[in-house]
Amino acid sequence: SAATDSVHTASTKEDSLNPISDPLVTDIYTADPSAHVFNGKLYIYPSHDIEAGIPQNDNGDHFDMRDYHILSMDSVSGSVKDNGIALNIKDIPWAGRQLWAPDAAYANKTYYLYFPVKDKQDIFRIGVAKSDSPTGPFKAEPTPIEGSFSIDPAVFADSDGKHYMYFGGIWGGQLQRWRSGKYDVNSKEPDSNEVALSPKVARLSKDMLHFDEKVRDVQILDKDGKPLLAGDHNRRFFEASWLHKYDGKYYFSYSTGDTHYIVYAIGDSPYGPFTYQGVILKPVIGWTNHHSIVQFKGKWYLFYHDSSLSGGKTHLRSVKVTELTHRPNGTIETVSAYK
Ligand code: FUB
Repeated sequence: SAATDSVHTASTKEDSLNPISDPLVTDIYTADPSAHVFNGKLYIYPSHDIEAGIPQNDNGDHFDMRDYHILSMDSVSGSVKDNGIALNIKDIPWAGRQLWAPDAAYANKTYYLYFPVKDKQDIFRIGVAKSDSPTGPFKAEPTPIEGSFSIDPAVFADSDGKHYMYFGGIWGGQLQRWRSGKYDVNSKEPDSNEVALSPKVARLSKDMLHFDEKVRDVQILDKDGKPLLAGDHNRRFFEASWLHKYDGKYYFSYSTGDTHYIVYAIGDSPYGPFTYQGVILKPVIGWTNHHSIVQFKGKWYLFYHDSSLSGGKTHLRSVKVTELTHRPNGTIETVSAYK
């Protein structure tokens, strides 16, 4: 597609693109930034990209990350602190490989770090780790969250104190292998004219360690109320779920993966259904696009990543931030990461 071509062109011509924002940190590579405000401060929970020397493939084997570093900021334009290793893969008893995009939440006077990692059978599950501090160190629970699968957990705290986890990702994220409700290594994506695979949602228990209900599909509809189709690569869900609430509405945003957009859909409940609206962030340098949206000191921000610092290496990314604008009618202004 044109979007794929343009992003591939972009990643070989990164010198001609002028980023609108700088990496938050430059001494390590970071990606998939999940931003939260705890106690009036901004905390960013990113993946920690490394050069593991594994060739690139459609399963994402080249993303072979092994620990997390949490970043903190008192102000968006001020200094960024790297708080060191918060959780190492070797301290997760059930983990095999690939520590991917995490998220965090606060409840019960405790901070919870949620993370996807392949178990020893090479199946992605979602784990949780606890700490007294937003920056860790975090201690992992001995087993993954029961009933969890696939990748990219995003935990949304609603105004009534309930927490919901959104998750899932196709291709390397293995969501297509769960179509029957059980893991099937041979299960494929639906045909182009069939309904696309849905991201998942489940309310969390009060102890924040379990799903409190059966996992549900998150329905994403077009403006006519029809579910998006699997062949609609410019709009269908791929990975990188995020949920924010604005003016009483629920905004579900995500990456379209192989067309490289961050897009969004609006609904009236944390469960959806959500109606597709448009693009939040255009393709960035590098294959993946992954973001979060947070309100801080009265303004809205989009945290995202790109591979400009590494000269276009897709598995060596850097997290960045820019302001996000909701128009008076509730729609979001599209961001381009380059001038
Ligand atoms: O960082 C590894 C994976 O790449 C994430 O889990 C996806 O969302 C994509 O950004």
